[in-house]
Amino acid sequence: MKRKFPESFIWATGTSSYQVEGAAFADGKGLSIWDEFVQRPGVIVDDQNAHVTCDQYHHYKEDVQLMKNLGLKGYRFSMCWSRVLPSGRGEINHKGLDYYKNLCDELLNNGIEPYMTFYHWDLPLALQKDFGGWESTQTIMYYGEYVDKISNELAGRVKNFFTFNEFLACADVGYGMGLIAPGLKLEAKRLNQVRHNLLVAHGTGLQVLRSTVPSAKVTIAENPFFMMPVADKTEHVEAAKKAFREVNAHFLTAIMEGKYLDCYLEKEKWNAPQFTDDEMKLISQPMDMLGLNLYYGKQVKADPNSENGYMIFESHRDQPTGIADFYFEPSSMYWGCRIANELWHPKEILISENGMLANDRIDADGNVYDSYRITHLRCYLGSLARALEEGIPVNGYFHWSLLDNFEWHHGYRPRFGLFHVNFQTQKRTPKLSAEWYQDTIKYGRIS
Ligand code: GCO
Repeated sequence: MKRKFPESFIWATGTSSYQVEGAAFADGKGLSIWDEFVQRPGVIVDDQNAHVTCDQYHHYKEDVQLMKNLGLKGYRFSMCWSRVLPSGRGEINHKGLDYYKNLCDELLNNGIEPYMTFYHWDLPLALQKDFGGWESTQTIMYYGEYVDKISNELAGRVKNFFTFNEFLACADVGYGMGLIAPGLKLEAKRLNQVRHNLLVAHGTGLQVLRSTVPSAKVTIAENPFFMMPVADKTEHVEAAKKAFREVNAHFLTAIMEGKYLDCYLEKEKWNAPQFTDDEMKLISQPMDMLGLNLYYGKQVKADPNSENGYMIFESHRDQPTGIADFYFEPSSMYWGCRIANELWHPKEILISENGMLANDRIDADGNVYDSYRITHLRCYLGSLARALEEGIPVNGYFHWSLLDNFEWHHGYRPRFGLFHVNFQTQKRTPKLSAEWYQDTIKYGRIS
Protein backbone atom coordinates (compact mmCIF):
# COMPACT_ATOMS: atom_id res chain seq x y z
CA MET A 1 0.00 0.00 0.00
CA LYS A 2 1.51 3.34 -1.06
CA ARG A 3 -0.64 5.40 1.28
CA LYS A 4 -0.03 8.50 -0.84
CA PHE A 5 -2.52 11.33 -1.18
CA PRO A 6 -2.85 13.33 -4.41
CA GLU A 7 -1.52 16.88 -4.65
CA SER A 8 -5.05 18.19 -5.03
CA PHE A 9 -6.25 16.59 -1.78
CA ILE A 10 -7.89 19.14 0.53
CA TRP A 11 -6.19 18.91 3.91
CA ALA A 12 -8.29 20.92 6.32
CA THR A 13 -9.71 21.33 9.79
CA GLY A 14 -13.16 22.26 11.09
CA THR A 15 -14.86 24.23 13.86
CA SER A 16 -18.30 25.68 14.49
CA SER A 17 -19.50 29.11 15.54
CA TYR A 18 -20.88 28.44 19.01
CA GLN A 19 -17.97 26.17 19.88
CA VAL A 20 -15.15 28.60 19.05
CA GLU A 21 -16.28 32.17 18.43
CA GLY A 22 -17.13 33.51 21.88
CA ALA A 23 -18.17 37.19 21.70
CA ALA A 24 -21.65 35.99 22.56
CA PHE A 25 -23.04 39.47 23.11
CA ALA A 26 -20.75 41.57 20.89
CA ASP A 27 -21.48 43.96 18.05
CA GLY A 28 -25.25 43.59 17.96
CA LYS A 29 -25.38 39.80 17.86
CA GLY A 30 -28.79 38.37 18.76
CA LEU A 31 -29.17 35.46 21.15
CA SER A 32 -29.18 31.90 19.88
CA ILE A 33 -30.86 28.88 21.43
CA TRP A 34 -27.44 27.95 22.85
CA ASP A 35 -27.08 31.26 24.70
CA GLU A 36 -30.32 30.39 26.46
CA PHE A 37 -29.76 26.65 26.88
CA VAL A 38 -26.42 26.96 28.70
CA GLN A 39 -28.10 29.04 31.41
CA ARG A 40 -30.27 26.13 32.53
CA PRO A 41 -28.68 24.61 35.63
CA GLY A 42 -27.29 21.12 35.18
CA VAL A 43 -27.58 20.77 31.41
CA ILE A 44 -23.85 21.31 30.72
CA VAL A 45 -21.01 19.63 32.59
CA ASP A 46 -19.83 22.07 35.31
CA ASP A 47 -22.52 24.53 34.13
CA GLN A 48 -20.10 25.84 31.53
CA ASN A 49 -21.01 28.07 28.58
CA ALA A 50 -19.30 29.34 25.44
CA HIS A 51 -19.69 33.07 26.02
CA VAL A 52 -15.93 33.31 25.51
CA THR A 53 -14.59 29.80 24.66
CA CYS A 54 -11.54 30.22 22.34
CA ASP A 55 -12.63 33.73 21.39
CA GLN A 56 -11.91 33.16 17.72
CA TYR A 57 -13.98 36.27 17.05
CA HIS A 58 -11.03 38.29 18.33
CA HIS A 59 -8.24 35.81 17.57
CA TYR A 60 -9.05 34.81 14.00
CA LYS A 61 -5.88 36.33 12.54
CA GLU A 62 -3.70 34.36 14.93
CA ASP A 63 -5.73 31.22 14.21
CA VAL A 64 -5.34 31.63 10.46
CA GLN A 65 -1.57 31.77 11.01
CA LEU A 66 -1.77 28.46 12.90
CA MET A 67 -3.62 27.01 9.92
CA LYS A 68 -1.10 28.39 7.49
CA ASN A 69 1.78 26.88 9.44
CA LEU A 70 0.05 23.52 9.36
CA GLY A 71 -0.17 23.83 5.58
CA LEU A 72 -3.97 23.65 5.49
CA LYS A 73 -5.74 24.13 2.19
CA GLY A 74 -9.21 24.52 3.68
CA TYR A 75 -10.97 25.66 6.84
CA ARG A 76 -14.52 24.69 7.69
CA PHE A 77 -16.33 27.10 10.00
CA SER A 78 -19.99 27.88 10.55
CA MET A 79 -21.90 31.10 10.57
CA CYS A 80 -23.82 32.11 13.64
CA TRP A 81 -27.20 33.02 12.15
CA SER A 82 -28.13 35.39 15.01
CA ARG A 83 -24.85 37.26 14.64
CA VAL A 84 -25.81 38.33 11.13
CA LEU A 85 -29.62 38.40 11.54
CA PRO A 86 -30.16 39.01 15.27
CA SER A 87 -33.77 37.83 15.35
CA GLY A 88 -33.29 35.34 12.54
CA ARG A 89 -34.98 37.60 10.02
CA GLY A 90 -35.09 41.21 8.90
CA GLU A 91 -32.13 43.50 8.43
CA ILE A 92 -28.55 42.29 8.28
CA ASN A 93 -26.34 43.22 11.23
CA HIS A 94 -23.36 44.37 9.20
CA LYS A 95 -20.95 44.41 12.11
CA GLY A 96 -21.59 40.71 12.58
CA LEU A 97 -21.35 39.97 8.89
CA ASP A 98 -18.07 41.88 8.65
CA TYR A 99 -16.53 39.36 11.00
CA TYR A 100 -17.15 36.59 8.46
CA LYS A 101 -16.00 38.76 5.55
CA ASN A 102 -12.78 39.52 7.41
CA LEU A 103 -12.27 35.89 8.36
CA CYS A 104 -12.72 34.83 4.73
CA ASP A 105 -10.35 37.52 3.49
CA GLU A 106 -7.75 36.49 6.02
CA LEU A 107 -8.08 32.85 4.94
CA LEU A 108 -7.94 33.66 1.24
CA ASN A 109 -4.95 35.95 1.67
CA ASN A 110 -3.14 33.03 3.28
CA GLY A 111 -4.06 30.54 0.59
CA ILE A 112 -6.77 28.75 2.60
CA GLU A 113 -10.17 28.04 1.07
CA PRO A 114 -13.21 28.89 3.25
CA TYR A 115 -15.83 26.12 3.62
CA MET A 116 -18.86 27.60 5.32
CA THR A 117 -21.66 25.81 7.14
CA PHE A 118 -24.90 27.77 7.34
CA TYR A 119 -26.32 25.88 10.29
CA HIS A 120 -24.36 24.19 13.05
CA TRP A 121 -27.11 24.07 15.70
CA ASP A 122 -27.26 27.70 16.91
CA LEU A 123 -30.72 28.77 15.81
CA PRO A 124 -31.67 32.38 16.58
CA LEU A 125 -33.57 32.26 19.86
CA ALA A 126 -36.31 34.49 18.43
CA LEU A 127 -37.23 31.80 15.88
CA GLN A 128 -37.51 29.24 18.67
CA LYS A 129 -39.66 31.51 20.81
CA ASP A 130 -41.86 32.90 18.07
CA PHE A 131 -42.43 29.80 15.96
CA GLY A 132 -41.15 26.73 17.84
CA GLY A 133 -37.93 26.52 15.83
CA TRP A 134 -37.71 23.57 13.45
CA GLU A 135 -41.20 22.42 14.35
CA SER A 136 -42.45 25.20 12.13
CA THR A 137 -42.36 25.77 8.39
CA GLN A 138 -41.86 29.49 9.16
CA THR A 139 -38.34 28.65 10.29
CA ILE A 140 -37.72 26.87 6.98
CA MET A 141 -38.83 29.99 5.16
CA TYR A 142 -36.58 32.22 7.25
CA TYR A 143 -33.69 29.80 6.73
CA GLY A 144 -34.15 30.23 2.96
CA GLU A 145 -34.12 34.01 3.36
CA TYR A 146 -31.00 33.82 5.53
CA VAL A 147 -29.15 31.73 2.93
CA ASP A 148 -30.31 34.10 0.21
CA LYS A 149 -29.14 37.28 1.95
CA ILE A 150 -25.85 35.90 3.16
CA SER A 151 -24.82 34.05 0.02
CA ASN A 152 -25.32 37.23 -1.98
CA GLU A 153 -23.09 39.07 0.47
CA LEU A 154 -20.36 36.42 0.51
CA ALA A 155 -20.38 35.49 -3.18
CA GLY A 156 -16.83 35.87 -4.45
CA ARG A 157 -15.37 34.88 -1.09
CA VAL A 158 -16.95 31.50 -0.36
CA LYS A 159 -17.22 28.83 -3.06
CA ASN A 160 -18.09 25.83 -0.90
CA PHE A 161 -21.11 25.63 1.36
CA PHE A 162 -22.61 23.13 3.78
CA THR A 163 -26.31 23.77 4.31
CA PHE A 164 -26.55 21.84 7.59
CA ASN A 165 -24.38 20.04 10.06
CA GLU A 166 -25.79 16.73 11.31
CA PHE A 167 -29.53 16.33 11.08
CA LEU A 168 -29.47 13.64 13.76
CA ALA A 169 -28.00 15.97 16.35
CA CYS A 170 -30.29 18.88 15.42
CA ALA A 171 -33.44 16.77 15.54
CA ASP A 172 -32.94 13.70 17.71
CA VAL A 173 -30.47 15.05 20.25
CA GLY A 174 -32.00 18.56 20.44
CA TYR A 175 -35.73 17.86 20.06
CA GLY A 176 -35.92 14.19 21.07
CA MET A 177 -33.42 13.50 23.83
CA GLY A 178 -33.17 17.10 24.93
CA LEU A 179 -29.42 16.87 25.54
CA ILE A 180 -28.54 19.87 23.40
CA ALA A 181 -30.44 23.06 22.57
CA PRO A 182 -33.35 23.60 22.41
CA GLY A 183 -33.50 20.81 25.02
CA LEU A 184 -36.91 19.40 24.11
CA LYS A 185 -38.23 15.87 24.46
CA LEU A 186 -40.89 15.67 21.78
CA GLU A 187 -43.05 12.63 21.13
CA ALA A 188 -42.34 10.61 17.99
CA LYS A 189 -44.79 12.30 15.62
CA ARG A 190 -43.56 15.81 16.34
CA LEU A 191 -39.94 14.66 16.27
CA ASN A 192 -40.39 13.07 12.86
CA GLN A 193 -41.83 16.31 11.58
CA VAL A 194 -38.79 18.21 12.87
CA ARG A 195 -36.56 15.69 11.06
CA HIS A 196 -38.49 16.22 7.84
CA ASN A 197 -38.56 20.01 8.21
CA LEU A 198 -34.77 20.06 8.50
CA LEU A 199 -34.47 18.16 5.23
CA VAL A 200 -36.86 20.56 3.54
CA ALA A 201 -34.79 23.46 4.88
CA HIS A 202 -31.66 21.84 3.41
CA GLY A 203 -33.43 21.53 0.04
CA THR A 204 -34.60 25.14 0.26
CA GLY A 205 -31.08 26.36 1.02
CA LEU A 206 -29.61 24.31 -1.82
CA GLN A 207 -32.17 25.69 -4.27
CA VAL A 208 -31.45 29.26 -3.15
CA LEU A 209 -27.69 28.75 -3.57
CA ARG A 210 -28.19 27.44 -7.10
CA SER A 211 -29.54 30.85 -8.05
CA THR A 212 -27.45 33.15 -5.84
CA VAL A 213 -24.05 31.48 -6.41
CA PRO A 214 -24.50 29.12 -9.36
CA SER A 215 -20.83 28.15 -9.38
CA ALA A 216 -20.76 27.20 -5.69
CA LYS A 217 -20.31 23.62 -4.54
CA VAL A 218 -22.95 22.66 -2.01
CA THR A 219 -23.46 19.75 0.34
CA ILE A 220 -24.36 18.70 3.86
CA ALA A 221 -22.09 17.58 6.70
CA GLU A 222 -23.94 14.49 7.81
CA ASN A 223 -23.12 11.81 10.37
CA PRO A 224 -25.11 8.76 9.36
CA PHE A 225 -24.77 5.55 11.34
CA PHE A 226 -21.91 3.87 9.47
CA MET A 227 -21.94 0.12 8.84
CA MET A 228 -19.05 -2.22 8.14
CA PRO A 229 -19.26 -5.86 7.02
CA VAL A 230 -17.78 -8.37 9.47
CA ALA A 231 -15.75 -9.70 6.53
CA ASP A 232 -15.17 -8.63 2.94
CA LYS A 233 -17.55 -11.23 1.50
CA THR A 234 -20.35 -10.37 -0.87
CA GLU A 235 -23.10 -11.46 1.50
CA HIS A 236 -21.81 -9.34 4.40
CA VAL A 237 -21.02 -6.34 2.19
CA GLU A 238 -24.54 -6.47 0.75
CA ALA A 239 -25.96 -6.78 4.27
CA ALA A 240 -23.95 -3.76 5.43
CA LYS A 241 -25.17 -1.73 2.45
CA LYS A 242 -28.79 -2.66 3.10
CA ALA A 243 -28.42 -1.85 6.80
CA PHE A 244 -26.79 1.50 6.00
CA ARG A 245 -29.67 2.54 3.71
CA GLU A 246 -32.34 1.43 6.14
CA VAL A 247 -30.88 2.70 9.38
CA ASN A 248 -30.40 6.14 7.80
CA ALA A 249 -33.75 6.16 6.00
CA HIS A 250 -35.04 9.34 7.62
CA PHE A 251 -32.02 11.51 6.71
CA LEU A 252 -29.25 10.55 4.32
CA THR A 253 -31.15 7.94 2.31
CA ALA A 254 -34.07 10.34 1.84
CA ILE A 255 -31.68 13.02 0.56
CA MET A 256 -29.83 10.67 -1.78
CA GLU A 257 -32.90 8.79 -3.09
CA GLY A 258 -35.75 11.30 -2.84
CA LYS A 259 -38.04 9.02 -0.91
CA TYR A 260 -38.68 7.63 2.53
CA LEU A 261 -38.12 3.87 2.47
CA ASP A 262 -41.19 1.75 3.16
CA CYS A 263 -39.45 0.13 6.13
CA TYR A 264 -39.20 3.57 7.78
CA LEU A 265 -42.79 4.60 7.01
CA GLU A 266 -44.12 1.24 8.17
CA LYS A 267 -42.13 1.36 11.37
CA GLU A 268 -43.31 4.87 12.21
CA LYS A 269 -46.92 4.27 11.04
CA TRP A 270 -49.11 7.18 12.23
CA ASN A 271 -46.04 8.89 13.64
CA ALA A 272 -44.50 9.24 10.15
CA PRO A 273 -43.94 12.83 8.99
CA GLN A 274 -46.31 14.56 6.63
CA PHE A 275 -44.65 15.28 3.30
CA THR A 276 -45.42 16.00 -0.33
CA ASP A 277 -43.85 14.81 -3.59
CA ASP A 278 -42.61 18.31 -4.28
CA GLU A 279 -40.84 18.41 -0.94
CA MET A 280 -39.15 15.09 -1.67
CA LYS A 281 -37.91 16.52 -4.98
CA LEU A 282 -36.59 19.59 -3.22
CA ILE A 283 -34.85 17.47 -0.57
CA SER A 284 -33.13 15.25 -3.12
CA GLN A 285 -31.75 17.80 -5.59
CA PRO A 286 -28.31 16.61 -6.64
CA MET A 287 -25.45 17.87 -4.50
CA ASP A 288 -21.94 18.60 -5.74
CA MET A 289 -20.27 16.50 -3.09
CA LEU A 290 -21.14 14.44 -0.03
CA GLY A 291 -19.80 15.60 3.34
CA LEU A 292 -19.48 12.82 5.91
CA ASN A 293 -18.75 13.40 9.59
CA LEU A 294 -17.16 10.06 10.31
CA TYR A 295 -16.06 8.90 13.74
CA TYR A 296 -16.95 5.20 13.92
CA GLY A 297 -19.21 2.48 12.57
CA LYS A 298 -20.95 -0.74 13.54
CA GLN A 299 -20.22 -4.27 12.31
CA VAL A 300 -22.90 -6.01 10.25
CA LYS A 301 -23.34 -9.67 9.39
CA ALA A 302 -25.66 -11.21 6.82
CA ASP A 303 -28.41 -13.10 8.60
CA PRO A 304 -30.84 -14.97 6.34
CA ASN A 305 -33.00 -15.86 9.33
CA SER A 306 -33.81 -12.31 10.33
CA GLU A 307 -36.64 -10.30 8.80
CA ASN A 308 -34.38 -7.63 7.29
CA GLY A 309 -31.54 -10.01 6.38
CA TYR A 310 -28.83 -8.63 8.65
CA MET A 311 -27.59 -8.47 12.18
CA ILE A 312 -26.03 -5.24 13.53
CA PHE A 313 -23.56 -5.51 16.39
CA GLU A 314 -23.87 -2.61 18.78
CA SER A 315 -20.60 -1.21 20.04
CA HIS A 316 -19.30 -3.53 22.71
CA ARG A 317 -17.87 -2.59 26.08
CA ASP A 318 -14.73 -4.61 25.34
CA GLN A 319 -14.05 -2.51 22.26
CA PRO A 320 -11.19 0.03 22.18
CA THR A 321 -12.58 3.44 23.00
CA GLY A 322 -11.51 6.90 24.11
CA ILE A 323 -12.81 8.74 27.17
CA ALA A 324 -16.39 8.93 25.95
CA ASP A 325 -18.50 6.74 23.72
CA PHE A 326 -16.32 7.46 20.72
CA TYR A 327 -15.21 4.03 19.62
CA PHE A 328 -11.98 3.48 17.80
CA GLU A 329 -13.04 2.03 14.45
CA PRO A 330 -10.53 3.16 11.82
CA SER A 331 -11.89 0.85 9.14
CA SER A 332 -15.22 2.70 9.28
CA MET A 333 -13.37 5.32 7.23
CA TYR A 334 -12.80 2.97 4.31
CA TRP A 335 -16.15 1.22 4.58
CA GLY A 336 -18.13 4.41 5.11
CA CYS A 337 -16.72 5.89 1.90
CA ARG A 338 -17.00 2.66 -0.06
CA ILE A 339 -20.58 1.90 0.89
CA ALA A 340 -21.80 5.47 0.30
CA ASN A 341 -20.02 5.41 -3.05
CA GLU A 342 -21.45 2.06 -4.16
CA LEU A 343 -24.96 3.02 -3.12
CA TRP A 344 -25.20 6.54 -4.49
CA HIS A 345 -22.10 7.41 -6.57
CA PRO A 346 -21.60 10.93 -5.18
CA LYS A 347 -19.47 13.11 -7.45
CA GLU A 348 -17.06 13.73 -4.64
CA ILE A 349 -16.79 12.76 -0.95
CA LEU A 350 -15.40 15.00 1.76
CA ILE A 351 -14.67 13.74 5.24
CA SER A 352 -16.16 16.86 6.78
CA GLU A 353 -15.25 15.71 10.31
CA ASN A 354 -13.12 13.10 12.01
CA GLY A 355 -11.04 13.39 15.14
CA MET A 356 -10.42 12.22 18.64
CA LEU A 357 -11.40 13.49 22.05
CA ALA A 358 -9.00 13.12 24.96
CA ASN A 359 -8.05 14.46 28.37
CA ASP A 360 -5.01 16.24 26.92
CA ARG A 361 -2.77 17.87 29.47
CA ILE A 362 0.14 20.30 29.29
CA ASP A 363 3.27 18.52 30.51
CA ALA A 364 5.74 20.04 32.96
CA ASP A 365 7.88 21.16 30.01
CA GLY A 366 4.95 23.04 28.46
CA ASN A 367 4.19 20.53 25.69
CA VAL A 368 1.13 18.39 24.99
CA TYR A 369 2.25 14.90 24.06
CA ASP A 370 -0.89 13.46 22.48
CA SER A 371 0.76 10.44 20.91
CA TYR A 372 -2.64 8.65 21.11
CA ARG A 373 -4.11 11.20 18.67
CA ILE A 374 -1.29 10.37 16.26
CA THR A 375 -2.31 6.72 16.52
CA HIS A 376 -5.86 7.76 15.70
CA LEU A 377 -4.77 9.83 12.70
CA ARG A 378 -2.44 7.14 11.35
CA CYS A 379 -5.10 4.50 11.47
CA TYR A 380 -8.05 6.52 10.15
CA LEU A 381 -6.04 8.17 7.40
CA GLY A 382 -4.52 4.81 6.46
CA SER A 383 -8.06 3.55 6.01
CA LEU A 384 -8.89 6.62 3.93
CA ALA A 385 -5.83 6.02 1.77
CA ARG A 386 -7.19 2.57 0.99
CA ALA A 387 -10.43 4.14 -0.22
CA LEU A 388 -8.48 6.50 -2.47
CA GLU A 389 -6.38 3.69 -3.88
CA GLU A 390 -9.54 1.86 -4.87
CA GLY A 391 -10.68 4.90 -6.82
CA ILE A 392 -13.35 6.13 -4.41
CA PRO A 393 -13.59 9.88 -5.09
CA VAL A 394 -12.62 11.23 -1.67
CA ASN A 395 -11.32 14.74 -2.07
CA GLY A 396 -10.67 16.12 1.37
CA TYR A 397 -10.25 15.51 5.09
CA PHE A 398 -11.37 18.09 7.67
CA HIS A 399 -9.84 17.20 11.00
CA TRP A 400 -12.07 17.93 13.97
CA SER A 401 -10.81 20.13 15.36
CA LEU A 402 -8.30 22.93 14.86
CA LEU A 403 -8.57 24.04 18.49
CA ASP A 404 -9.80 22.65 21.77
CA ASN A 405 -13.27 24.11 22.13
CA PHE A 406 -16.66 23.93 23.81
CA GLU A 407 -17.87 20.36 23.31
CA TRP A 408 -21.59 21.03 23.75
CA HIS A 409 -23.15 19.43 26.82
CA HIS A 410 -19.76 17.91 27.73
CA GLY A 411 -18.35 21.39 28.32
CA TYR A 412 -14.59 21.88 28.11
CA ARG A 413 -13.37 18.59 29.52
CA PRO A 414 -12.99 16.51 26.37
CA ARG A 415 -10.43 18.13 24.12
CA PHE A 416 -10.44 17.66 20.36
CA GLY A 417 -7.90 20.18 19.07
CA LEU A 418 -4.62 19.87 17.24
CA PHE A 419 -3.87 22.98 19.29
CA HIS A 420 -4.33 23.08 23.03
CA VAL A 421 -6.20 26.15 24.28
CA ASN A 422 -5.76 27.67 27.70
CA PHE A 423 -9.25 29.12 28.13
CA GLN A 424 -8.07 31.64 30.74
CA THR A 425 -5.21 33.17 28.75
CA GLN A 426 -6.29 32.16 25.21
CA LYS A 427 -2.82 30.77 24.62
CA ARG A 428 -2.70 28.19 21.81
CA THR A 429 -0.08 25.44 22.08
CA PRO A 430 0.53 23.00 19.23
CA LYS A 431 0.15 19.40 20.36
CA LEU A 432 2.37 16.63 19.07
CA SER A 433 -0.42 15.68 16.67
CA ALA A 434 -0.18 19.11 15.01
CA GLU A 435 3.39 18.29 14.03
CA TRP A 436 2.29 14.91 12.67
CA TYR A 437 -0.54 16.46 10.66
CA GLN A 438 1.76 19.18 9.29
CA ASP A 439 4.24 16.56 8.14
CA THR A 440 1.50 14.43 6.57
CA ILE A 441 0.17 17.43 4.65
CA LYS A 442 3.64 18.43 3.50
CA TYR A 443 4.56 15.04 2.04
CA GLY A 444 1.06 13.73 1.22
CA ARG A 445 1.79 10.42 2.85
CA ILE A 446 1.19 8.67 6.14
CA SER A 447 4.28 8.06 8.20
C1 GCO B 1 -20.59 16.77 15.93
C2 GCO B 1 -20.37 18.18 15.64
C3 GCO B 1 -19.17 18.78 16.29
C4 GCO B 1 -18.63 18.05 17.47
C5 GCO B 1 -17.72 16.91 17.07
C6 GCO B 1 -17.18 16.16 18.24
O1 GCO B 1 -20.22 15.93 15.13
O2 GCO B 1 -21.11 16.47 16.99
O3 GCO B 1 -20.37 18.47 14.30
O4 GCO B 1 -19.64 20.03 16.63
O5 GCO B 1 -17.93 18.89 18.30
O6 GCO B 1 -18.39 16.02 16.27
O7 GCO B 1 -18.20 15.60 19.01
